[in-house]
Amino acid sequence: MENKSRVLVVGGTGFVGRRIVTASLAEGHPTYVLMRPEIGLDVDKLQMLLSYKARGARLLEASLQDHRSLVAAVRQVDVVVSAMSGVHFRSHNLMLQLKLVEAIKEAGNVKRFIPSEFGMDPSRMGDALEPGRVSFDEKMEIRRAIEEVDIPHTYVSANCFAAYFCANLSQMKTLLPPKEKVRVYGDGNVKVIIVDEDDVGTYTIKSVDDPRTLNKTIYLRPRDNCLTQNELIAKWEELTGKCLEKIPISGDEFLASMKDMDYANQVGVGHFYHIFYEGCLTNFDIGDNGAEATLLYPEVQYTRMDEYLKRYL
Ligand code: NDP
Ligand code: GEC
Repeated sequence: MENKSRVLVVGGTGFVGRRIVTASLAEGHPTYVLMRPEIGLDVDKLQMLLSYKARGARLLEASLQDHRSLVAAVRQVDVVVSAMSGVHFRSHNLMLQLKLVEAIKEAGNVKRFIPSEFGMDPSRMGDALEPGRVSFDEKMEIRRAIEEVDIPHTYVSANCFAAYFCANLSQMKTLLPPKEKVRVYGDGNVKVIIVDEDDVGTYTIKSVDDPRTLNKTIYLRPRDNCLTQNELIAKWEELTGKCLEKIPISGDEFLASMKDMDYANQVGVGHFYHIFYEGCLTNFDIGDNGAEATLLYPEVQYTRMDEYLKRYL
C-alpha cells in the first residue's frame, strides 16, 4: 500500500465517479473523495460518501468555488481523477473543472490528472453537430488549460457505457430493452464499442500511475465488445428466444427527428449519429499518442455484453 499513489476522486458520488472510487479502493490505493459543502440536504450523496469512508476512503471537504480549500485537498494526493457531470439530462458542469486545474497548478504536487471525459475522443469531434458539440468543445477547453500549464495527464476514451447503450439496444429515451420493435440505424452494421461502466472505473484506475499512459489518451476497446447494432440485437434475441421487428431508419430521418426534441435529447441525437452512422468510435487507428487499455492491462477480465444483458432478463 505504501508505494501506491494516493488518488483523489472529484465527482465521486456520480455515475462514473462511484465506480472509480470502488476501483481505487479495490486496487489498494489510499483513496480520497471530495466532499462538497454544496451537497446540502442531499442525503443520498452523503450516505454514499459515508459508505466510502466505511470502506477505507478518506473524505476531503472542499468546494470547487473555494480555491484555498481545493488547493489544500489536492496537496494531499498524487493523482486527481475528475468525474464531473457531462450529460445534459443530468447536471452538466464540465467547465467547473477549470477551478480544479487552477488548484492543481498552484499545488504543484500532482503527478497525474485525469479530467472528466470517458466517452468519444473529443479531439476527433471537431466537426460534431450542434448542439451536441458543446460537450466536446468544453472537454477540449479543459485539455488546453491542462496542457498550457504542463499538468501530467491521461485522457480516457471509454466509448459507450453499457447502461446507456446496451440493454436498450441503443434506442434513445429509454434504458430498457424494447419489447416488440427496434429501430435500426442505417443498415445496423457500423461497429461501435460498448463498455461495462464498472470496467471503465477499473481501467481508469489501472492507468493512473502507469508511465505508459503519461500524457496519452487511453482507448477502451475490449475486442469482444466491438459490435454492430445488429450483433447486439442478435445477442438479446438469443437470450430471450424472441425475434424483434426491425425498423430501419436512415441517417437523414434520424437527424430530422432532432427538431421535436428537448435540448438534452438533441445533444443525444448528435452523439448517436456520430456513433451509429459515422462510426466515430472505430473509424480510426490508435496512434502513438494513444494506447489501448485491454492491451495494457490484459489481466482485467472485462464484461462481455451477452453477460451484461442477462441482468435485464
Ligand atoms: P453525473 O451526472 O453522475 O455527475 C457526476 C458528478 O458531478 C456529481 O456526482 C457531482 O459530484 C458533480 N457535479 C454535478 N454538478 C455539480 C456542481 N454544480 N458543482 C460541482 N460538482 C457537480 O456524471 P456522469 O458520471 O454521468 O458523467 C461523468 C463523465 O462521463 C462525463 O464526462 C460524461 O460526458 C461521461 N459520460 C459518458 C458516457 C458514455 O456513454 N461514454 C455516458 C455518461 C457519461 P459530487 O459527487 O461531488 O456530488
Ligand atoms: C459515447 O460517448 C459519449 C456518450 C460521450 O462522449 C458523452 C456522453 C455520452 C452519452 O451518455 C448518455 C447520453 C450521452 C449521449 O447520448 C446519451 C443519451 C441517451 C442521450 C439521450 C437519450 O435519450 C439517451 O437515451 C438512451
